[in-house]
Amino acid sequence: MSNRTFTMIKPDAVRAGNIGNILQMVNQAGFRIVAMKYLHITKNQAEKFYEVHKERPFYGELTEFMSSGPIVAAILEKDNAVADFRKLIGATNPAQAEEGTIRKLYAASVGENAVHGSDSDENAAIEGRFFFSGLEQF
Ligand code: FUP
Repeated sequence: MSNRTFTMIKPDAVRAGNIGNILQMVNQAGFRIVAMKYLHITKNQAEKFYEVHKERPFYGELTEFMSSGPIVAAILEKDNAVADFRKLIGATNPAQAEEGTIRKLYAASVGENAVHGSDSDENAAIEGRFFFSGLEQF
């Protein structure tokens, strides 16, 4: 069990003015911020990040959306970080997300679902490295 996960506050949540609300929930749930940046990724960078989904029908739409505006990327630390963060954000489809989860509160649809959370320790490490060098992690 690793104690780190990777997250992005997606362009829909940034546009809606929910960066502060989401970070407050993240902090209140006991996650420590290891690294964080505000940036606008290109379509090409989004395609690289989501390469595992390349064959999926929503790949074009997903990468278009993720490069449509700025995001907040962060590495978070807590015991059982990956599983606990997935619990905090709720189901991929906000219609199925539990009450009180970030996606239930702030996501509009399965495509525009406010936040990303890594699905395994291995992917958390890969995704964190995609955005942050060792010098940017504290
Ligand atoms: P999650 O790990 O909860 O972010 O969900 P997935 O890894 O299954 O999907 C990655 C991203 O693809 C989701 F955040 C949103 C997008 N997606 C769609 O746009 N349509 C779908 O049917 C499924 C996922």
